[in-house]
Amino acid sequence: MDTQRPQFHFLPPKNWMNDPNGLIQWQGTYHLFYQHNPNAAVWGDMHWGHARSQDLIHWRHLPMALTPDYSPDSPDRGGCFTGCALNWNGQPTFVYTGWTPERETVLLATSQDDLLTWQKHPANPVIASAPANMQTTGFRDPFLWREGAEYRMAIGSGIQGQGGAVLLYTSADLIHWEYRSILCQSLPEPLNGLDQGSMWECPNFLPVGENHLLIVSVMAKTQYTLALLGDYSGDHFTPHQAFKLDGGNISCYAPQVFQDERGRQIYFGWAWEARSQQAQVEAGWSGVMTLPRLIEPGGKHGFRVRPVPEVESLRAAPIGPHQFALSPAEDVILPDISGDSLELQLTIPLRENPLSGAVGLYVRQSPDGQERTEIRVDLENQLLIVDTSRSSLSPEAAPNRYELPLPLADTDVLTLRIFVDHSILEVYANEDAVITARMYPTRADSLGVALFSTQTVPKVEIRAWKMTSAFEE
Ligand code: DQQ
Repeated sequence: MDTQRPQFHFLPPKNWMNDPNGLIQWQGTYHLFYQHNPNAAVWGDMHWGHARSQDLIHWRHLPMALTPDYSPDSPDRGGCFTGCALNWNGQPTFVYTGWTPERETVLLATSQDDLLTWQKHPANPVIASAPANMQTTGFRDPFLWREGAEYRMAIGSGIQGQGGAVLLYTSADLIHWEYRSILCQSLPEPLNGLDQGSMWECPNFLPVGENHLLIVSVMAKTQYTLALLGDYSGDHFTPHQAFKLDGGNISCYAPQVFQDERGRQIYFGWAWEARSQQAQVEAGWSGVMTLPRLIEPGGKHGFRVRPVPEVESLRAAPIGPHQFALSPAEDVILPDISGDSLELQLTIPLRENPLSGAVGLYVRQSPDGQERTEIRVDLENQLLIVDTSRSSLSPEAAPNRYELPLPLADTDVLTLRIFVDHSILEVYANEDAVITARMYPTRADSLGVALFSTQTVPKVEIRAWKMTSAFEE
């Protein structure tokens, strides 16, 4: 049995998966497509895999949706790279990146049989190259929306020597496209101290309350997903604030946002493996999706992120609520909460506790503490931290330490919502900060959960659920 393989996060039956693609709800049913190498657990030969779901949580795997055309002149002979899906006059349609070593193009494909098989459009490529006068670092991952009668498209790019950029195109018919402007590009100074990199992949552009949010996956020394909040007017977006969409860097990369039939804005991100390529090949699979997450206006940043409520359908056996007092003298090892497939909810009243010291949990902890993954809230510095440096005894697993600002001023209650699914961990703190991480415990008894604190906390409350599988047998 593969003890690292997630059970309630989406992944294909075998081999490699990266970016979520073509997310759409079509006549009630959710479809998830994804970058897929069907022949190996390493990146390459990009196809689009396919699965469908009635509730965003329980998935049925379906046959391959897009396969590269390997003939010499084909624009996707090197791979069907990332793209999105839309309803084009009643027809399910993909707008995706054709890749060859020489060029990146924009291609269309449509389906006439309930999104099962796809025909590439005779007008391909509908955009044959980046604007001629621009020195771009890349040109891929179209993201579309409608404004009145017009289609608008954001394309991931970068300007050589300047940094990441998103290009804006418009079209009346999806076939003929006009380059309009640079929607947004790296600012000369880093915003909120974040490195803006040389190339912005996988753009998403959406209204959130009064503002717009531009989400891009940044190719920098450390790859991560940048969320820019700002104003959209005419053909330009002006960012005012910058955040990491997820503090786990490449543990939530290339996210794609789509709007479902209820108007909810939902994204999945791709969690890379944090173990050696050899370990991935031996396992026979690589890459996991995050849980589907809602983006909504509100919170301390102007937008907040939480898992869709449908994740609660995975809950079995509820445990607690239990109340504990915490002290720096010893950790509280929870006697009846343990496992590798769990949801945990920890509530810490902050009004009665001064904002000092740190409080947190260990998950996937062995009885002697040799292996454990640390989730820590640094109350004094208002940081959420996930530390995987002791998660695994295996030399194949890479240790990481992630941290993200967690604004706690004027906060009465801190709620941590934690999902443990074998080798993937998601931590949501008050919907204001989320960190995804990978962990690969080796010991069969690394299942424990413990609470710790560096100060006396008179009362915390914890609830837990064992989680069931997301896949039909
Ligand atoms: N992965 C895809 C690209 C995208 C990148 C290729 C991001 O389209 O830019 O597999 O992970």
